[in-house]
Amino acid sequence: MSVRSTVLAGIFAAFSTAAAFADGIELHDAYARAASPMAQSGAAFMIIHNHGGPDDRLIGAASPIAQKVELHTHEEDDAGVMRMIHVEEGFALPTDGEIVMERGGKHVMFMGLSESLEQGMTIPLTLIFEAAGEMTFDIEVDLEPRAGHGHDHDGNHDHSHSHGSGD
Ligand SMILES: [Cu+2]
Repeated sequence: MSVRSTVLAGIFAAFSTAAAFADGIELHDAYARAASPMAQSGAAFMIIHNHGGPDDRLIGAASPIAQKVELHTHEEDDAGVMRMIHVEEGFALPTDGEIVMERGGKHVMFMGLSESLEQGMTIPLTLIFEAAGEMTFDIEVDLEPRAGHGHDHDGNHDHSHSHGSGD
């Protein structure tokens, strides 16, 4: 192979890889919430789908709305208590796989909110991937309770049925 064709092949590989990264990651059902307007912390939930991109990993997140943004999950300890854990190594995102972040499980944690999260507002969220790099999305604040759509597991339901009892 000549020097020239080697260089061209290298350039082509770099471009096609970058395009695959850009096309590969999709965000679905993303929203952010806080427990109350006074809350000092909040969280974001979403499904991240790796649509044909290379194996990747979500390793961090950032947003101007919080002093600190971390990747968290919930785990049950030996006493059966659910605890929130900072997952420093992040979440694997294999080719054609997905990261499901939903209430009671994995989430993006906002600590030290600089403004209160209000229904319908949009916040910027940057997701940092090991391979794909940084991608910034605008996600909506949704404070309404959501029933999980088929992802719920036994024992961790969040279905509060209000029947207008007054409180
Ligand atoms: Cu958390």
